[in-house]
Amino acid sequence: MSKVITIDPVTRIEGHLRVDCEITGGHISNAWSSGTAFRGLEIILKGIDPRDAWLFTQRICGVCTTVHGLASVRAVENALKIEIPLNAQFIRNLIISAHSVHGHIVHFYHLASLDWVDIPSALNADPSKTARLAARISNWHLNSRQHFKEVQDRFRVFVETGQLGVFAGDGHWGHPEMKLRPEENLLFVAHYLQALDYQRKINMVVAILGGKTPHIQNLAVGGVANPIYLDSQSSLNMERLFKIKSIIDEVGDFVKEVYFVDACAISAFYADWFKYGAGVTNYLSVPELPLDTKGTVFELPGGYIENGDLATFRPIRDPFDEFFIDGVKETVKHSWYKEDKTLHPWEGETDPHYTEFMVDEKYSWSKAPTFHGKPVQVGPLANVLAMYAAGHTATKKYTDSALATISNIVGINVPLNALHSTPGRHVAKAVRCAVMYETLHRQWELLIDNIGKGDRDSFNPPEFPAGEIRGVGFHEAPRGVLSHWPVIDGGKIKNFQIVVPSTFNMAPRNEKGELGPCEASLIGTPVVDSNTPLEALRTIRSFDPCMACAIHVVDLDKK
Ligand code: NFE
Ligand code: MG
Repeated sequence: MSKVITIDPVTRIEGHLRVDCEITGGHISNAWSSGTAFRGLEIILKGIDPRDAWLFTQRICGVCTTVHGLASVRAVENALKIEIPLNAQFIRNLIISAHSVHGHIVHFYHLASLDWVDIPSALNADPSKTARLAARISNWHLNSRQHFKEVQDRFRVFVETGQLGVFAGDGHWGHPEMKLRPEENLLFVAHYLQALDYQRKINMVVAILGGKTPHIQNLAVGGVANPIYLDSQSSLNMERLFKIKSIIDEVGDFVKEVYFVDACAISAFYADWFKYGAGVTNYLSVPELPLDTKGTVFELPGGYIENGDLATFRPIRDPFDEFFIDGVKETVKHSWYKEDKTLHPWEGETDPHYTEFMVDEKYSWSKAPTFHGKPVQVGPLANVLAMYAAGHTATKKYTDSALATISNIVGINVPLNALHSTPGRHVAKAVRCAVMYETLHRQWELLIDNIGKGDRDSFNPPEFPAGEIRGVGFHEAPRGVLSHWPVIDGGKIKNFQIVVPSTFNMAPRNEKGELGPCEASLIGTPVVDSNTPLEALRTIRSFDPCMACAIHVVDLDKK
C-alpha cells in the first residue's frame, strides 16, 4: 500500500517549498519538489542600464545577496570583455570567501542541525561527560564542563518558563529517529549558540568591505567602489585591513575546532545515513576566486563529474569555456510556464502559465536546468568532489581528515564514496568551509602585497558598444553554481536569465521525465512515522534550499 504525504511549507529553508512523497512499505518510493511562490524580478531588468543590474539582482534573496550582485557584474564585464584591477578581484574574493563561511555555518547549525539534535534532551545531560566527550575530538577553548553547565542552566530557565523561542515550533523533539545521547545533544546546543556569534563575526568582513550586509554596496561593473588610501579614515585603510585579519583568525578557530569537528561527529553518530540521499550523482561546479585581471586564472578549481566517478572529472576552465557555455539549458515541461521548451539561457523565454499541482504535467514555479542534457547536483559536495579530483591541496587535506575522523568514531573505514549521501552533503560543506577559510588568509595576503607594491586601482570604467553583445557571469555560490546570462543591446538589457543553484537542486522533472536532484535523493529514504516525516526533511534540508533564489521570471514581451 502506498500513501502520498505533502510537506508544505518546508520550514528552516529560505523561500517557499512544497515536497510530496509517496511512501511504500516505510520507504519513500517517489517524490515531487515544488517551488510555490512566483517571483517576477527578472522582468524589472529589461530595458535598464546593465551597470545597475547587480543592484536589482541582489534583491532576489536575503540570504545570498552578494552572490547575485557578483554574478551580475561579472556577466556584464564578460559581455564587454573588460578586465578589472587586481585589487578589485581580491576585495571581491574576500567578500565571497567570508560570505561562504558565514553561509555554511548558518546552514549547518541554524537550518539543518535541529533535524539531528534533540534540543530538550540536553537538559538531562551530565556536563562533565559532555566535556570529556568534546575533549576527545577537539581542542576548542569553550568545551569545558563549566561552559556546558552554564548553557544547560540558561536553557533550563527558558524551558521552565515555557519560552523555547526559536526552538519552540519547528523541532521533532523526542522523535524515534533522534539517536544522540543527552551529552551529545548538550554539546550541539552549546555550539548552536556559539555559532550565532561566529556567523555574525565573519559577516563583518562582508560589511567592512561591502559597506553593509545584507546587500553590499561596493560593487561596480569594472571593479569595486572601495577607494584605497592607507592613512585615510574614509577609505580602505590599514586599520580596516587589520580588523579584517583579526576577524579571519578568530573565526578560523571556530571553523576548524567546532564546525568541522561537529559535522564529522554528527555524520559519524548517524553513520547509517551514508546509504541514503545520493540521488543525482552528476556533479557540476565552477572555478572560483579569480587571481588575474581577466578573470581566467582561479584559486579554486571546478568542473563536471558524471555518475559519481571522479575519473570522469572534466575541469571548467573559465567563463569563456564552451563546455560550460553550451552545456546549460532549462526546461519548463513540468513548470508553470507556457509550452514545453528547453532553451539555452541566452534564448531563455518564460511565460507564466499556472495550472493546479499536477504531477504528470506541471507542478512547480521552478524550471529544471540541465547540463549537457542531464540533471546535475550542485553545491559544496559537487565542488569538493571536483576540487578533490583536481588534486587541490587544501581540499584533499580536509576531506581526508574528515573521512579519517568519521572512520575513527564509527570504528570502520568510511570511504570517499560515502559522501554521495545526505550526511555527505554536510561533511562536504564543512570541508569547503575550512577551504574557504584558508583562502580568506591567502586573499588577504594577496591584497596587502598588491597594495604594498603601490597599486591603488580598484575600478576600470566600462564602455558599451552599439549593437548586441552577450555575456555570462558564473560564481560558485554557497549553494552551488550560479550563472547570470545577459543579452545587451545598445547599452540596455534586452534579456537577462538567471540560473541558480537551488533551481538545479530543487528542480522538478526535466523534459525526459528524469527527477531533479532533491527528488531523486529522497527515493529509498525510510520514514517511520508519516505524520512527522523527519527523515525526508533531513535529506531535503541537506541541500540548503533557497527557493527565493530558485524561481525567476522573464517575460520577453513585457506582458
Ligand atoms: Ni538565496 Fe543562492 C546561493 C544563489 S540559491 S541562496 O548560494 O544563487 O541556491
Ligand atoms: Mg531563471
